[in-house]
Amino acid sequence: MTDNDFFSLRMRAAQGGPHELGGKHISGGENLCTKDEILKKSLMLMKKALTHKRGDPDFLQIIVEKISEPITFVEPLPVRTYGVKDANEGRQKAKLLLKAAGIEENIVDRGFLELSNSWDTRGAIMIDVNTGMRIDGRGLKGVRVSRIDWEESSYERWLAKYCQPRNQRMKEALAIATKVTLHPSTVAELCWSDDPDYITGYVASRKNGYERITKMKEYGDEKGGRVYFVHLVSEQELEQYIHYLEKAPVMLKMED
Ligand code: WAQ
Ligand code: MG
Repeated sequence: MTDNDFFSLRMRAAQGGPHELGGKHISGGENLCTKDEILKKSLMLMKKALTHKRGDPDFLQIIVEKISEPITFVEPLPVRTYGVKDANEGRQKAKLLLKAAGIEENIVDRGFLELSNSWDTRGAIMIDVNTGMRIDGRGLKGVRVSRIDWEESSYERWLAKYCQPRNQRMKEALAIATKVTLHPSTVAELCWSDDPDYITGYVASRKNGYERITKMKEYGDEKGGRVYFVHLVSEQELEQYIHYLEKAPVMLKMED
């Protein structure tokens, strides 16, 4: 083993038994680290699960895997924040941003329908931009983007450069959105949290970056999730796309 070996950490927590036996999804999390960071980062993931506003988990799993694939280093998407007065205005704004990213109105509406009804999906829902159909076939599991993180010190430099307040959620969301939109088959992502105490969401695309919207739902609402609007032409492309999301290691890095 060398100092350059990386490990993928994946956490999932549920209440009422494991997810596959019908437990309610409480929390998930993923990151990348070197061997000497495994303990620290596992503790962070456990803390995330054990202090979650969706409830107390009675099932908590962390999987640690050494990875062999080369890591892609990439700059985070540019960020912009739109302030809105309420969730209704926020969702209208998100619809406009998705249209500006190149998605037709009726397909945008299909994505919203999926998200507004989603309260127990633990991964992302994939919508075909041509048909509006959900195509991942994963049900409540969805597709979980894994093997993502920020390169050590880059997050600090990013905060300083853009005068942003420290925000763990946004840190994770920006890593997910940057990896997802890096793939040419992703047209855009729509997200708001399923946590009752976090109402800011975003639209992300390669074209227009990470576009935050301050209110996408009401406090107390446990419905939320992620929708990826994708352009994929075959079953094989779909498989490769899901493989990329789950397996390709991507780290955010700021230019020195
Ligand atoms: N891969 C795919 N889907 C995921 C992942 C992932 N790694 N992580 C979460 N999801 C899905 C899953 O369905 C969750 O239930 C849902 O998204 C919401 O996840 O201020 O906190 O971690 O800029 O609750 C966005 C705004 C916050 C941040 C989103 O989502 C900001 C958030 P949460
Ligand atoms: Mg959540």
